[in-house]
Amino acid sequence: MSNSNINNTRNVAIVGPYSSGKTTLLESILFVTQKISRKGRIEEKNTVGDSSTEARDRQMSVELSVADTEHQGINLTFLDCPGSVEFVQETYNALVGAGVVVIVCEPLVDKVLTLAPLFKFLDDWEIPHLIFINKMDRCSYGYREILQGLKAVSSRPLVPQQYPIFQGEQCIGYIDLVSEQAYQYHPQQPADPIALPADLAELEQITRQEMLETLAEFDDHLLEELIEEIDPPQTEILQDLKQELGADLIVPVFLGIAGDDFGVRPLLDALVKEAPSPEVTAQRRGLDANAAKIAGDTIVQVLKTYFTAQGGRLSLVRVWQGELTEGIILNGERTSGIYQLRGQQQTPLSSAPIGSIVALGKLEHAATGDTLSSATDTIAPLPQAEAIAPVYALRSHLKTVRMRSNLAVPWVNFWQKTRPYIGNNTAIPAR
Ligand SMILES: Nc1nc2c(ncn2[C@@H]2O[C@H](COP(=O)(O)OP(=O)(O)O)[C@@H](O)[C@H]2O)c(=O)[nH]1
Ligand SMILES: [Mg+2]
Repeated sequence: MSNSNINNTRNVAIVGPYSSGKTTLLESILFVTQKISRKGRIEEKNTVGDSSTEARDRQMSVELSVADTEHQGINLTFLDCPGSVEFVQETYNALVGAGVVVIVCEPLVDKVLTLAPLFKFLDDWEIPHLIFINKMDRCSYGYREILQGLKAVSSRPLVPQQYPIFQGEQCIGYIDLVSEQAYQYHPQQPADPIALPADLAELEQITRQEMLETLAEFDDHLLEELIEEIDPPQTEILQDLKQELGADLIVPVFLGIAGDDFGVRPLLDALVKEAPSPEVTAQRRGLDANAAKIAGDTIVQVLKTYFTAQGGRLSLVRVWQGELTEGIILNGERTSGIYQLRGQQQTPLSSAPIGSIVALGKLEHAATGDTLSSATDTIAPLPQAEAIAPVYALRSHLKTVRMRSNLAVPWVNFWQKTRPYIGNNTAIPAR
């Protein structure tokens, strides 16, 4: 983490249905921000997101994967959440720690309904979220039709910030609806500004007007400007986008082709400009960053527990208050190492500020969802994602008392590791 300033950290969870392109998007983000020099591919089993042996074998994400990068001086930590229904608990546990969420979906009207449970979770928790419509190279619907489909599943109004440009069946670029500038995609490079295509002028105007009217629902000044037919300045539009996304009032929409890195840079720009700072997120959870500074307490929440072959137990935590320092004692246990994760790679850190998502070593008693604090008094635990009914169940029958004593420790480890997927596994005691 090159910048440790409180305002320079953003946590972004990437969620969406299985196979919508989340892991590909993360790979592209790491590539365009120059964290990796060669892009991995799902089919070649070499992406950062699907770095575990199991994920690579199955060519799908089976657990939460974390990777950090920087863009325009902001430290961004991405959480690539698995999309399959079997792993939804894992995703919900992680979302609790996210400052902003990118929902990745395909441009398929009949598939958007599958997003309904995800929207409901984000709405219930008031977590700011935006949509990235991926695979625009496979788009067989009209763009406004896709937006219509998405509107039906989102309780918050959608604010499309881009309009696609097609040449025949091929999506070749987009119009930025804030600046009204058109761009053409280019492989390996940022998109180039081009003249706004004349045949799109009317649709662009209609979609932009809808964007402004939605923003004006929450800003009286903007509403007055629209009534008086004054074109609002871009700075005002951007300020509204930031405020209204941060307050979870609107859902901005972006588009692209993650497989080709198209639309990834504008998405990153928007995350940097529009995503709320950790202070705003902490306040939304009822935590006052300044009060904590005075009290000097550190509060973190466990988003996931990893059991690694080399390092043993690693607790992925979100720093909600104060900062983490080497050897800090949390809930009476001394931590052993603070690590920044990028797939399987762990980089030791000497400290981690509020808003960071980092892994802590050797916290044997901390479970996923737990609130941990450096305070000597017990503090009220932060809310955890509700435990949902598991898709699978597992029971083991231990025939002898000896078996029970031999298996006790491995069983507890296994149970903790699989709890998000299998629920409360129970071992039938030996008679
Ligand atoms: N045509 C096309 N395929 C893509 C794009 N993004 C991802 N894919 C492919 O979609 C499949 C699923 O991608 P993956 O990133 O694993 O999806 P996830 O399950 O959401 O993480 C893989 O075969 C990717 O190569 C895209 O923009 N266009
Ligand atoms: Mg994936």
